[in-house]
Amino acid sequence: MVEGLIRPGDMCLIVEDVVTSGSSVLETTQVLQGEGLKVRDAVVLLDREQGGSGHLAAEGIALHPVISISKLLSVLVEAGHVDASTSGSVERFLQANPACRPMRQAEESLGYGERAALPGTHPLAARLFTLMEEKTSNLCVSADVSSADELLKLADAVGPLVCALKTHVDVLCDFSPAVSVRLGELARKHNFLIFEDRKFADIGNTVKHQYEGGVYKISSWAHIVNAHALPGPGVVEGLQVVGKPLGRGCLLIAQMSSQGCLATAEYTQAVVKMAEDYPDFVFGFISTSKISSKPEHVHMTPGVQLQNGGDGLGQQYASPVEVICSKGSDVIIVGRGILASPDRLKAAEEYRVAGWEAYLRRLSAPREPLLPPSVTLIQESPVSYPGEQLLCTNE
Ligand code: 5BU
Repeated sequence: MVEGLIRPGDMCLIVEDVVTSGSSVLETTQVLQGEGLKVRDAVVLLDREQGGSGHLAAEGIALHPVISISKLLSVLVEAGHVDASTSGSVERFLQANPACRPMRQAEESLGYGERAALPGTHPLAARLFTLMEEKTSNLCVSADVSSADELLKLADAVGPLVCALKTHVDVLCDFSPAVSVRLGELARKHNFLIFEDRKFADIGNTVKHQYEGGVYKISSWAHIVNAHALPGPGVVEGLQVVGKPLGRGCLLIAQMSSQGCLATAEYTQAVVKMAEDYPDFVFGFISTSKISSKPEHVHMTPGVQLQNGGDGLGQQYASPVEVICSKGSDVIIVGRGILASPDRLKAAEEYRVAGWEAYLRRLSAPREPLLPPSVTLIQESPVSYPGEQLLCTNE
């Protein structure tokens, strides 16, 4: 893969034209490290500011861009070559589309069952991964219905096909404690987890009470809840006080499926860091793609339908193949794709099969490129530092 004289132990500077996710630089780094070379810095002409610098920093590589996309845009706008509205739409696109964190090949090829057995996997994540393998399902049905009777009938019908059932308990017009007891019985009968999509987003003390008390007493029946990281670590700490002793788990919302979502690449990375700080309670993310390189983390993605498009109120849909294969997520969350169908059971089975086949496809054919383009070491330049080499790559 590497042309040129290799002196193990030498420091190698990577030179790249454009960085988006940083995957090309990382793949090249792995090849160079395999040859005994050290990599600490990469010079790039253009940083597209979609998370590459953060991803590289996480792997110990400092990115030195000649220019960033936002600076480039402002220069072009000032010079009258690009108008302000084009510049604005480019900026919005970049913010809404943080690049996936590049995955090492070994991470992509681990199955759910193997991830269940990893020593760092949270017990609830292990239970979820295990039942996914047993039931051959990475489908979570979003049970967005308004009556308790309809919720329980739906849970009983689709229960055998799902790994989790997601609820919005505050949408029910007739909730009573008996409903949560019955839902728990159905979860045991059909071996699925209950995920209350409560999206906690307040100070620690308040979320603690919202989770444990009130009418719904969510902590007493929901195996999984989710929370926005926006308030800072206190939100997790407040929930953890209640949920950890009960063996519950939490997903942090790192990205949303809705159009114009304000989560930037930096925000998403900060959410990943927060999850890493609370491994006893946070076991994964709600995200539109795989954002953590830890195979112990579960990624669950809403906004899934077999047909692409939206709902006219900001929801954006991706297909099971896009979500599981291309974006590397683990669980598809499907609401109206199933609920709006005249035959909900048949639709749920279609989504189960689509999600599982996408997973099998991901396992058998990891994403390209597996190897970086061949690289050439540029050595012995007139102004060189002892032991330093330059490397050019093509992303
Ligand atoms: P749909 O009918 O498949 O569009 O329902 C999606 C569900 O997932 C619905 O309950 C939303 O509240 C939930 N959701 C979402 O759509 N997007 C998000 O980013 C998050 C939750 Br977080």
